[in-house]
Amino acid sequence: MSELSGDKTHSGNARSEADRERSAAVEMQGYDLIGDIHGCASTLKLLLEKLGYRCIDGVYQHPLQRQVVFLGDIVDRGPRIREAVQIVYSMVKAGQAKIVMGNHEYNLLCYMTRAEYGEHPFLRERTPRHYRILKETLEQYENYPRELDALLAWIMEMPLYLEFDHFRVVHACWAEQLIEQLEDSYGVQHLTADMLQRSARHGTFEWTLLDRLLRGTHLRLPNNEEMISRDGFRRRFFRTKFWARQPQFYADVVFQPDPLPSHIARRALSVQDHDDLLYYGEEEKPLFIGHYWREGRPEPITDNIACLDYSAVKFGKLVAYRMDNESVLSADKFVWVDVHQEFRAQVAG
Ligand SMILES: [Mn+2]
Repeated sequence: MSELSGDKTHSGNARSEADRERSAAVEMQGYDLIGDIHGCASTLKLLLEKLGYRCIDGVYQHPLQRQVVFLGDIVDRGPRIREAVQIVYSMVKAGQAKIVMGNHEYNLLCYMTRAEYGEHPFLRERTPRHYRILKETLEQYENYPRELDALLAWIMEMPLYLEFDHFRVVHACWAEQLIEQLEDSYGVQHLTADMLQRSARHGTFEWTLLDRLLRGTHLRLPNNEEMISRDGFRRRFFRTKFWARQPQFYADVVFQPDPLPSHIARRALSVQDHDDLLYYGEEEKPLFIGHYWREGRPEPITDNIACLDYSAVKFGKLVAYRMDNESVLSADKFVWVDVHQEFRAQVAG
């Protein structure tokens, strides 16, 4: 871990241990949830400052007892991935933040981990498509192999979900039954080496668990159709809502930036499709997710679900939600940095 600890403030020495215990003992005054960063370290610093955090001895911290919860997807795509990882890591290790794993952290881990069985040498096949998703991360860590190893070790420690007294956090989708099964069979909230190996095999419980929690629910396009997403990937599946109460048509469940072709949107959902969907009830605790490349003005999706991914790395917004004790989420508790505006201000300045 020492490679990620660029300074002395979070080296796990006796003093920082004591500090951590002390901060855990003080009652939290609230949580600031932050969506997908994707290497936008400069924007992250602006957002933390907007939320009242200050960088002291290399670690961002709040003057009151507030803590950040990061929703995952720190890596990939953006220009300052190592710096973003360092900021988040130092906060987590100092007890100033928590994090859940995103699908991009999981992909990176699988791409870099040797498979113990099966036909491919690594858990994530090294195809051009998979490389393209990880390209910026691999390039930016190219001359820092030990730092990359430390990041991979840290990803293994990241919980797949977090449950607080009054809210829940997961990168893409809260799948209650799978979470219960994980707790029953492994008794942990993070990956183990064994779980990681199994998760690479399609159809295992571990594969389904990682897929649902980190990538969400999706449906296959009918008749083997494909669509090309705006970012240029061929897709046979589309991302779906898990809060549609009684959906009847594909249009009722689609939840992604790319609209469905109209002949698909108006098709009725099949019995199989209904089986593949999940439903997070209105009476459940508030839930925070990232992952979905939202656009526009941030606001809750429902009274008890907020998505905080507003496409920061595509010149959208890096978004936070100031969570206190409310059970109904409110649009006025979102805080964000508009990346496009910041970029233009920098160019003009
Ligand atoms: Mn994601």
